[in-house]
Amino acid sequence: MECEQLRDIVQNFRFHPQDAQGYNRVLLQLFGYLGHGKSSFINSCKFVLDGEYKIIAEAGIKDGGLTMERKSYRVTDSITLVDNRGFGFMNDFEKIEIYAQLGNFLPLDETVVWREDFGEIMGRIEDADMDPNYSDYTVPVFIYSVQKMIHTEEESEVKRFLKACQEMTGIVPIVVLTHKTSANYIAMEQKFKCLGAEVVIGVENYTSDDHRKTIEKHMGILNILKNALEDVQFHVNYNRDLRRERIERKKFLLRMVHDSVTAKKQKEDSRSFNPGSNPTERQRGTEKGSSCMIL
Ligand SMILES: Nc1nc2c(ncn2[C@@H]2O[C@H](COP(=O)(O)OP(=O)(O)OP(=O)(O)O)[C@@H](O)[C@H]2O)c(=O)[nH]1
Ligand SMILES: [Mg+2]
Repeated sequence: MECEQLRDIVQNFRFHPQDAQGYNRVLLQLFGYLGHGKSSFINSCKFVLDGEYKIIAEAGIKDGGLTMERKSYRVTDSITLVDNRGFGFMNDFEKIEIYAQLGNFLPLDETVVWREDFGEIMGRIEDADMDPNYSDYTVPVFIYSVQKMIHTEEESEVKRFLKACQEMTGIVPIVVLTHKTSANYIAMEQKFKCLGAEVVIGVENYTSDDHRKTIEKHMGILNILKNALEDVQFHVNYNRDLRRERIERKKFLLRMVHDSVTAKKQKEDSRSFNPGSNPTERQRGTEKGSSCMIL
């Protein structure tokens, strides 16, 4: 398909009133580790759709940590991209925060704080029921740079994480591999497919240093957006019971919180029997030295 045609499809996507079940926008929620290219992906999408390169989502620190807010960017009448704070450690607190975001339990455009406080997040999840959001159709997008390595022992963690994201949205996350041309993309694509990803697409983001238009980069970005819309259309064609789904998601989330609290307590108990033998997850991350590599 030609680039122009693809762009028209993306730009003209609308929910049909008779089958939309009250949806009025697609939220592409980006998540991933620090510095893997989430904000650059938003700037790239905007560039491809509008034709002018502007930095709308601040990007640029090699090891990440720049974006602290979960911020929404409208890119067409029906599509909004949501940038996010990058994971540091992918510990239970960070994961539960992301699951709650994906399940539309938390408001957009707020600073993201990885609080080690399960009671606090449960309070925020309860507050969401004051004004439940049924109009946003969330598509999870996991951004990962091919320049980073997934260690074997971390793979099962990512696999569980992608599965849980599916539980929270009904959609298998689209995996976007950034820095496509700078390392072994094919091996990384295979790896993510083995971890349960259905759609893995490589891109070379446009950046402030290099935003010379290329057909390959344009097509890569547009293909991701088209895939997301096809996923939405596929699911909308099956009438969904949104209220029931929301209840199931809330139960899933609360079970995760419960399991995490239990695991934390067990860890603390075993440490008090055996002091000094068991560093915390946060300390372990620091010892390895590179937070963005730790899953
Ligand atoms: N060559 C190249 N550089 C990229 C690509 N994606 C991102 N970058 C660069 O990588 C760095 C980090 O990119 P960001 O978009 O800020 O990453 P992020 O995931 O938003 O990071 P934080 O929000 O800071 O955690 C920047 O210097 C970008 O210019 C890519 O596909 N190719
Ligand atoms: Mg960012």
